[in-house]
Amino acid sequence: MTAFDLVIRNGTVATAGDVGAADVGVRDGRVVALGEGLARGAKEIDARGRLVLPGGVDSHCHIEQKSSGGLMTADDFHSGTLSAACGATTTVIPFACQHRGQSLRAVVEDYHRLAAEKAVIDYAFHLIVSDPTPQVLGQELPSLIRDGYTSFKIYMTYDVLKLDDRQVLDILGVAKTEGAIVMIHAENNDVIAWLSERLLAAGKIAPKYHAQAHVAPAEREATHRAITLAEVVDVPILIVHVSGAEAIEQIRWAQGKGLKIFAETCPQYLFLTAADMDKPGLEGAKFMCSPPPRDAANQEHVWRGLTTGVFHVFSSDHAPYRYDGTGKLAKGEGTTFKNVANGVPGLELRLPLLFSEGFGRGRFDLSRFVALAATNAAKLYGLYPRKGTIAVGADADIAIWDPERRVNVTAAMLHDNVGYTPYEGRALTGWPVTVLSRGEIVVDEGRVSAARGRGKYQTCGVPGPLAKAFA
Ligand code: DUC
Ligand code: ZN
Ligand code: ZN
Repeated sequence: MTAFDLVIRNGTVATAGDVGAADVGVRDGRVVALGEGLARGAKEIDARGRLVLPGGVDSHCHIEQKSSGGLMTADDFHSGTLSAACGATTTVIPFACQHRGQSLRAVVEDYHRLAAEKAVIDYAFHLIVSDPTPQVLGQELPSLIRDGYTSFKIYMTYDVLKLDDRQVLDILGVAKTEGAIVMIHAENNDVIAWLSERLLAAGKIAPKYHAQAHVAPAEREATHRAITLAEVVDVPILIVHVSGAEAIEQIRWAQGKGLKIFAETCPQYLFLTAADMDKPGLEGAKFMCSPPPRDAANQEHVWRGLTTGVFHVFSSDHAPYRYDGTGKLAKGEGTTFKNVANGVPGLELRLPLLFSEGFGRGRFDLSRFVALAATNAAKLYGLYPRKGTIAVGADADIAIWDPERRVNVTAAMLHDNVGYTPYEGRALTGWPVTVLSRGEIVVDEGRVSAARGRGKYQTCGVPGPLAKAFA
């Protein structure tokens, strides 16, 4: 009998803390040994010249979710999780999204049904709370938090999702009492509505006007307000999908005051700009998300935020809509920037983009890449150390990267159901060649062998910022 089901040999293993040569021994889906010269395993992978990294944790993605406008995302739990796995992500945390009038508990059960049947990698859930009725605040939310749904997103914009300040305070109050972390979409709804009305009245309906409606001051103001409300309640929050300098300035200010303000950014704010929405016809709709990508100077601020620690997590905010009547063009001839579904795909390319242009270009070291790719999200949302690291006892969720592999991105090579990528034609260096989920090879040199439904639900523990020893 062999000591290990699998040994990954001769690679360079990196965690958020260390980088070094080591073999990784796996048994029963877990890492059971790290060291030099491990005994032979039943199966062996030679990782010479390769980097052996924790599988990614994508802690913000919308999968098989109905948009605020009633459209279903292009990816279900099968295509979404398959696509994630092909891009080195082994855990996703999508949303169980409550629309107004729905019971949160019933919503959670629905998403479980969908995911259990289709997911190929492991998953947890955040909640989206859009209807904080007394029943939700007093009973459903506290009981769901106790059951391990310890993070939820709320919106300060989108007419059918947005909460007013009083409702935000109510939600933050429950998070404080019950021990949860609130993720906040911070944009000023009235500013966006007021600007949108004027743009539309002037006949400015093309996708590029989306950026002129969702201006940076609207994001800055709401970010400051969210921070203020969290300060009043004295509870940590996370500002999601931060797009640029104005919001970053608020977050840095709050962090400097010692407030527990966490922040997330996404590939679209590093690699896209508002100019991408200025394309002939409706093509620009492929690049529309909220907040919108800004400009090159803002991209640099976001990069700096990733290297200096303003940002803790780097997520895709994968919100996939096809460029056809099922998605971006659902309103047909009458499409204006106001009625295009918001969101860009990113589950599969999140990590290859960050690896190539962040680590590969020397903006940060490998441990920082791992922290942003996996560890910080796992810690923040209570999945660490089962997920997000390579350590004895952790799940063997591992991505083996060829740091030299050159790849030109095309939509055709991706595994989502979107049909285009905003990153078409980008030349990347570094690619995940083999991906393991709980010790099982699910992707190997482009071949995918992950059974539908093999993904397992992961209950979240206490969110990191509420735990005593959170680094
Ligand atoms: N913005 C969101 O808030 N959610 C999904 C996609 C987007 O662009
Ligand atoms: Zn959002
Ligand atoms: Zn989102």
